[in-house]
Amino acid sequence: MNFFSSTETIGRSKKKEGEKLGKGVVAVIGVPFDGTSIYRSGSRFAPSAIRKAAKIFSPLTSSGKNLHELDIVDLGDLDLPQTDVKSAHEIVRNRVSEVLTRNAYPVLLGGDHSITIAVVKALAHFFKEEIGIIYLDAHLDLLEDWFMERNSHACVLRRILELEGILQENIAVIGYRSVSPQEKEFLENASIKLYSSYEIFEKGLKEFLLDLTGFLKGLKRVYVTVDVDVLDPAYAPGSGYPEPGGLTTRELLGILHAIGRKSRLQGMDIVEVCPPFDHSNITSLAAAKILLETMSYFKPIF
Ligand SMILES: [Mn+2]
Repeated sequence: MNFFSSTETIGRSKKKEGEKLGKGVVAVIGVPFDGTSIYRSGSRFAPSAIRKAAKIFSPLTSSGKNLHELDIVDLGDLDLPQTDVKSAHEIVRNRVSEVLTRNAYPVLLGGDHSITIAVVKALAHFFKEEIGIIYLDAHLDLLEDWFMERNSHACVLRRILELEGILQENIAVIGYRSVSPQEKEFLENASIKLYSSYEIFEKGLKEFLLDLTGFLKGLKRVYVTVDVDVLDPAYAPGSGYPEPGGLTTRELLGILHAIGRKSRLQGMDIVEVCPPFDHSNITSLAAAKILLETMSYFKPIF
């Protein structure tokens, strides 16, 4: 246990040992790691901040579900090396694999977005071509490398696309508004579904959700990764790499509710919350709310 890890558990859930993980259990794992954050580091403090923020919310979600009816188990924070990306990712992947083997749902509290590479490695190995990914992010994270690190938080989707079992047509990026020239070139031969934040704004949420529902129908199982910077910095000032022009918290919740209702949710993460740059816990509170509302859609039967 290090100084930035938390001893609290999410949403008043119990803390259990791994051996008690079973079918349909929602397994929360804190991943205090920000070893690839170059601009604003500090997301290693996020698991603790999100857990604390989650305590104030009612167990009844906005769609009337009761979180107390779910079997939520908080496995605590992983102990991770902060300057060795590969080793840290290996530890994350092993933990997620263990959760999947026990037919439980992994829910990760990042950490920088790089941890999602490790999570999806485990999912792709377990579910093969059945897994679809909804990628909520201000950025495309499609760079080949970032500051000479191929497993950086700016390269997450690029690494995911290289994994065996991952099909491009089963991936949708939602809410992005930043594309680098290198990424633009890469996209010329890609078949990922893309919905920019501007497109969502122009269409309106209702019409966008109709479109998204059509996409979700083609997916057998869904993993949702939420980079908190998908929200506008006004709604999430404390993120690792803010980009103006984003979604409101209400829009994001609407999108996540639609995903929860229309798909078979298999796991999720919320990443890039950066407490040292947060004000009045706005970002931690948004992340906690997003997490609890989305978690309510996990089915008790795996
Ligand atoms: Mn990202």
